[in-house]
Amino acid sequence: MLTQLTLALSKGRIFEETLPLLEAAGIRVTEDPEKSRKLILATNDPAIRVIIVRASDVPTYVQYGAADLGVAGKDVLHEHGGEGLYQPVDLDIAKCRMSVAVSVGFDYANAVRQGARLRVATKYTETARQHFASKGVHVDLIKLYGSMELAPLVGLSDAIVDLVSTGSTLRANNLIEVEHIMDISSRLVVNQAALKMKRERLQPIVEAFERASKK
Ligand code: PRT
Ligand code: MG
Repeated sequence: MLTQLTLALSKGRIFEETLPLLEAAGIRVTEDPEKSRKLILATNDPAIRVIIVRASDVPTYVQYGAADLGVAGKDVLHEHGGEGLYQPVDLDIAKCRMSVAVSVGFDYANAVRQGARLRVATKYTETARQHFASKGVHVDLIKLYGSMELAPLVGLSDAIVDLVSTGSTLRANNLIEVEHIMDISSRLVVNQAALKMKRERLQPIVEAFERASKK
């Protein structure tokens, strides 16, 4: 009997940038998630299917073994914690950076120096907590689920912690980057138990991804 494999991906940039890596492993997704409403997509290999989940849910599906492998950003993995996940390959895709940004004109250096509490709005509360704790800066974290860029503009927070790639979203909202927290790219993640039980099926895929991402 063929060992079934399930790969978890999110729609958008991760799906698009993973396609060439799949291709290198001989896997072609035969449906387009932007056109289909299906959440389970077939591939040219009857033993491999792709499930479409929210970017931040990829580690959870893989951790519990509902997916054998997946692709997730370091931002998402850092928040999740990585429990139950083997992270064999940095795929070098979906690159951006995690930064602290404030409104143009806000005196960040002074706010940090004075030891007052800084109000920080973010979706990445764990990353933000660790970053400011390592600097000894006291923060009140405000959890948001999107459009972080709005928070300083309407007085919800002094600063935001968010992903930046071209910087045009910050510029369009009169915000500037004041600190670089970490570089972000996406990683291949594999369920630890599956890697043992389905090693023969998974190992060639991991190796193909590794070779293709180095090109
Ligand atoms: O969109 P959804 O709420 O479903 O989830 P998501 O935003 O987590 O998913 P998605 O598909 O947008 O992002 C998936 C992964 O792509 C993230 O987890 C990152 O690892 C990676 N990535 C790479 C990015 C970006 N670049 C990026 N620029 N994710 C988000 N952005 C956003 C950023 O949050 C900001 O709002 O784009 C905006 C900034 O872009 P610039 O080019 O204006 O600087
Ligand atoms: Mg998004």
